[in-house]
Amino acid sequence: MLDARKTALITGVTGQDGAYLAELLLAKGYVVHGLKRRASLFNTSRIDHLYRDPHEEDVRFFLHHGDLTDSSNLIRILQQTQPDEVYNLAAQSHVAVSFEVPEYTANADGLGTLRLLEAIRILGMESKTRFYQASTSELYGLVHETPQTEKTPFYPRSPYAVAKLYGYWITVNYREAYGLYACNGILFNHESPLRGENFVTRKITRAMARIKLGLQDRLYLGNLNALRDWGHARDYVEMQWLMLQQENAEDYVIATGVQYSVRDFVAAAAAELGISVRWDGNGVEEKGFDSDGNCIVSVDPRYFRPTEVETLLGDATKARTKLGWSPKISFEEMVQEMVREDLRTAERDELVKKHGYHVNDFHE
Ligand code: NDP
Ligand code: GDR
Repeated sequence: MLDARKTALITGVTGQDGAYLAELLLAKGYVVHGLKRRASLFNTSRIDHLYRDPHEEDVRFFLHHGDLTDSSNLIRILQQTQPDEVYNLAAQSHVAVSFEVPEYTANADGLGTLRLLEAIRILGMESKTRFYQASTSELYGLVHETPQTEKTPFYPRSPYAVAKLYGYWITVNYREAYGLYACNGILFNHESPLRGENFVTRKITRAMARIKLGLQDRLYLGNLNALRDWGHARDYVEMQWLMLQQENAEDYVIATGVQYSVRDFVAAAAAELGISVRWDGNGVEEKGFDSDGNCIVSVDPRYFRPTEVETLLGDATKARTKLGWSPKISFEEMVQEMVREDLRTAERDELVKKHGYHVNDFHE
C-alpha cells in the first residue's frame, strides 16, 4: 500500500513507539519527519537503522530538533514540513517519575498537546492535517468498571495521567470546535525489546537475563500484584496509523483483553530462561527463589507509587469491529522476544567481564 504523497510528523520519534511507527510509515512510502530533543549524548539508538545520509537519493526520513514545551519551534516545524498526519507520541511517559516532576510532566504531556493543536490552527492547516494523540489506559486509574471501554469514566491517579487527561480532552475539543480530524488512541501497556529499561517489563527481562548469566544476583521490584493488559508495541503502532485513515475521527481503546500480574510477568520471563520461581511471604516480605534456593526477587518499597493503578484490562471491541484490527503477537511471543534480546546483550556483557576489561581500568 504505497502512498508516496503522504508526509507525517512524529513527535517522540526517538522513543519506543516512535521508532516502530517511523519504520511502519517509511515502509508504506511516507516521507517521515521526526522531532528529537537535543541531548548531550546521542539519543537516536532506536532509529539509527532508519536514518540515511541526507546526501543520498530518495531520502524520506528527516529529524528536527524540537521540544513540546516550545511553541515557536513547533509552529516552524509544522510550517516547514506541512504534514498530512501528526502523531503526538512525545511525553514524559514514566508514571512514577511524574510524581517527582509533576509540573514538567503537565507542561510536556498536557500543554504540549495543546501547543501542537494550536500550531495546526494558527497555520490554517485544520482541513489538511490529521492528528493522533497518544492517550493512555492510565486515564482510567481507579477503575470503575472492568473491562474498560471508550465509555468507561476516567479517574487519573498520577500527575502523568492528569496531564494526559488534559491532552485527551483538548484533542476532543479541537475536533468538536474546529472540525479537526483528531483522534485519541487509548492504548493499554505495550512493550517490546525497545521498551525503556525502567518500565517494569523491560526491567524484568533485562534482570532475569543477567541473573541467568551470573551478572546480577537479585531483582528489586515494587508492587508485584499490579495487573496489566500487555500488548506488543509493533501491533499497537499499526493501530495508530489505521485510526488516521478512517472517514471520521474517533477515539479507540487498544488492548489485548488479557491480564497478567507483575508476578506473572517475572515467572514468564524466568521460565523462558529455564528458571522456575518459587514465591514465599507476603507484601513487602514477599520473595522469589530459584530452584537452588537463591533469592532472586525482592520487594523494595521505594518502587511503590503514592497512588497506584492496581488493575487495567481493556476491551478493544470497537477497534476490532470498526477497524478490523486485532493484535498479532501473543503475550508469550512478546516475553520470548524481549528475553532473547536482553540475553544477547547480557552475553556481550559477560564476555567483557570474563576477559577482564573494566571501565574503572581507565581511572586507575
Ligand atoms: P517513550 O518514553 O519510549 O518515548 C517518549 C518520547 O517522547 C521520546 O522520544 C522522548 O524523547 C520524547 N519526549 C519526552 N519529552 C519530550 C518533550 N518535552 N519534547 C519532545 N519530545 C519529548 O514512550 P513510548 O514510546 O512508550 O510511548 C509513546 C507515547 O504513548 C507516550 O506519549 C506515552 O505516554 C504514550 N503511551 C504509551 C504506552 C506504552 O505502554 N508504551 C501506553 C499508552 C500511552 P527522548 O528520547 O529524548 O527522551
Ligand atoms: P505503567 O508502566 O505505570 O503501567 O505505565 P510500568 O511498567 O512503569 O508499571 C507497571 C506496573 O508495574 C508496577 N511495578 C513497577 N513498575 C516499575 N516501573 N518499576 C518497578 O520496579 C515496578 N515494580 C512494580 C507499577 O507499580 C505498575 O503498577 C506505562 C507507561 O508506558 C505509560 O506511559 C503508559 O501510559 C501506561 O503504561 C499505559
